[in-house]
Amino acid sequence: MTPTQPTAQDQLAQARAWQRDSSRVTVLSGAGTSAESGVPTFRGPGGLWRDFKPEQLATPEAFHSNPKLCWEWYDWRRSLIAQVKPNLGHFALAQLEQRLQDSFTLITQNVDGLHNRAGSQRILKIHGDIWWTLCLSCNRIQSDFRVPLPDLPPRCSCGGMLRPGVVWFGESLPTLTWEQARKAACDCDLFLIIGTSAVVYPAASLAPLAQSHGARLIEINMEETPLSGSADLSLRGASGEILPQLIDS
Ligand code: BV8
Ligand code: ZN
Repeated sequence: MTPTQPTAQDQLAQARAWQRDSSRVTVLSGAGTSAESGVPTFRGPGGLWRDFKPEQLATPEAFHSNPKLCWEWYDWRRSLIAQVKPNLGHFALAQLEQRLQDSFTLITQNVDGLHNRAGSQRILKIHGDIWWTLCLSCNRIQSDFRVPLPDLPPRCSCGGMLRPGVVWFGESLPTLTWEQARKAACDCDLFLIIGTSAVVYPAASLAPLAQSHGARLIEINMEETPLSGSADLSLRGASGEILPQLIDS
């Protein structure tokens, strides 16, 4: 008699119990968390823009060789993001932060700012933010919500060229933010990895790091990922549907 596979309902019930019993929860979100808001994911169907792959555009080399093309991509993404709204998954994470206060940490790979707009306060943006600009001359980082941007590439008030305030492939992650993210992975007893293909490093290394420090790992994804096999629970489905059920007290 082979043991019956747990149903999706059983798995959700188990995840809810673990979430209720946990004392410190850390979340790592990826592009899938924003998919139901209408923001295209990086590696999913439809892709992100024309026939470019993100790895070709989201690099310092791409920017320096053609800042205008690179900014056209970011301006297009900014204009698209400005028209969408956070989804129920974003709001559920903001609600969990309200409930758990400083026993909860949200780490995001996303640069779209939708967690902020859903009410999340303390967010570790390990890949930066598409609404930030960084001046290549005076190094000032500013929020800039203009869509579309008046000229590409945009200029700083000091006259210097601006770049998007995001972390590109081949660039290091912001040191303090990354250290805080690692600490939140080490200190938690429940790590939720949501809507990420877990192929980008070092972000994806946070899940095994949490597990090596004793945390349970729950994955929420529409598809299998390289981490599904090692997760304590892998909930198959949309984060905007699963998260409200998971945190519903
Ligand atoms: C670093 C900001 C080193 C920009 C991003 C070879 C050459 C060069 C580098 C490397 C290399 N091999 C490995 C590397 C390292 C590289 C890397 O990991 N590359 C990958 C592609 C192999 N990493 C880096 O370069 C990092 N820096 O390593 O520095 C270093 C060290 C010291 C000194 C100097 C340098 C920097 C990585 C950061 C890159 N920047 N974004 C921008 O956005 O424009 S990464 C980009 O990918 C986004 O941030 C995105 O979030 C991230 C990860 O993608 P996902 O979020 O996972 O999105 P994806 O589309 O892949 O998946 C979506 C998932 O959601 C899917 O699983 C899908 O099933 C699921 N889903 C869909 N809908 C739903 C859903 N799930 C739930 N519900 C739904 N509704
Ligand atoms: Zn400047």
